[in-house]
Amino acid sequence: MKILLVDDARSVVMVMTARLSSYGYEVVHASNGQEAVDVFASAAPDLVLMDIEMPVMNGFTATNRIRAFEATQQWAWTPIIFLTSSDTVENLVTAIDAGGDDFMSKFVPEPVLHAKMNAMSRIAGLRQSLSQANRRLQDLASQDGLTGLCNRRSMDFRTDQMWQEAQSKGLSFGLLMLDIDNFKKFNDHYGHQSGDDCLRNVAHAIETAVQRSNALKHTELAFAARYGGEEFAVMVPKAGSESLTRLAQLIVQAVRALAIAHAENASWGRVTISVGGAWVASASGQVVVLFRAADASLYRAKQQGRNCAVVQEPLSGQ
Ligand code: GH3
Ligand code: MG
Ligand code: MG
Ligand code: MG
Repeated sequence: MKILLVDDARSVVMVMTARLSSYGYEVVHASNGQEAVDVFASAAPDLVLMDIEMPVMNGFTATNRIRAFEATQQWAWTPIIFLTSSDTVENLVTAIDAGGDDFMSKFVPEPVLHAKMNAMSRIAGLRQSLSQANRRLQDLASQDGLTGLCNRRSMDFRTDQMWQEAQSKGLSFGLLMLDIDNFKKFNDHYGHQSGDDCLRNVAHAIETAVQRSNALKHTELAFAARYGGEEFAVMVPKAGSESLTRLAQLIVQAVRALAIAHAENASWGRVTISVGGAWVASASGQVVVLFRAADASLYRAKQQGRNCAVVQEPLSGQ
């Protein structure tokens, strides 16, 4: 457990730190309320022990600021215990009203301090498992269960954010729509289970190509998503004709290179993908127009015989 100890009196800090450290806790310090707010944000403690009377900013105001900060974060409530010189009923009521959880005399007997810290440490453990579970749930809610790519929901969310940024800065924006060729025949021939395996492998090839493109700085922050069924999408912020076409062709090649047998897929005898791309030189209007244009390109790629990429000239007049 990491404890943020806030007190302006050196003697209190020394005694408390010695005791808390002897129980095996990590202690970080702040000597006034303002410092406490700053340290809280960077240290993310499991517990705050907060003095009330301090120069610069008192403990009540600091607690208010910490609660306001927590509301902007995805953190659970951090316990704050006020350190007081007297444990009166009024002190308790004021402490809770100010957003604290308890109060404790600075001169609390050592066994009481030890017992209270044990209880707090249990709560800290619970908070840690809760936030781990929360993170895991967030991942699950944004990932496609079969392929592990972004699902449609998080794709829409991220796309809206990226599109808004591109709009506000007048940046270019590109989009690829991808669709496995003759996939119904693949399922009919090899069975649904093999179809699922194929989708996973194709998704992995797409993701690898996109990450590689980002790593080589051919694209920036591009990401792949499962659009639905055997269709995928790749968002490419700041795309130009060259970067978008190169990425589209790399993905077509990468899927072909997987060499997954597909006896019913024309003359190739292996799984292939068709890709349609569209982009705007300066984002404006609605992103759905870009999706429609990429869909039209994909349709042309299918008509041209599949296993290829078609990227449109930049859209204009949006
Ligand atoms: P085209 O080359 O024109 O795209 O032909 P296609 O057969 O790929 O297109 P169509 O839309 O007719 O068929 C898509 C198939 O994708 C049908 C559906 O059973 C299959 N499919 C969609 N989602 C899944 C999935 O999660 N798992 C499996 N195994 N198959 C899926
Ligand atoms: Mg003080
Ligand atoms: Mg399809
Ligand atoms: Mg298809």
